[in-house]
Amino acid sequence: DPQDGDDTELLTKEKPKTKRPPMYKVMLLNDDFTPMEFVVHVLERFFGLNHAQAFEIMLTVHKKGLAVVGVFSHEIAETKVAQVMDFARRNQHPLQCTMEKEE
Ligand code: NFA
Repeated sequence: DPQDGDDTELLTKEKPKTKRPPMYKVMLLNDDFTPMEFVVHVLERFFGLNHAQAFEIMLTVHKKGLAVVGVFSHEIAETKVAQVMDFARRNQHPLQCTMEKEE
């Protein structure tokens, strides 16, 4: 009721904040040793990309040094990073995958 003074503030200056949770960029980093086909496989397997999309992002990482491969909630991003890092380690490749909070 605007007359009791309570929600006047709400109406005049308090924007109801429906805060969306922060999102996280998951990135792959280039190195000199991981085979290109392994990176393509990682992108298909863990990020659901088709072969053409995976090849394109792999080449971007190769040429630019890194690329964002997806944007996820904190929990999903952490899972992706862990899956990629574990898969790379098990296959003895130095491929690095990191996450960073979106601006
Ligand atoms: N630079 C690697 C090579 O020439 C390929 C690569 C691409 C590695 C993307 C890591 C990430 N074999």
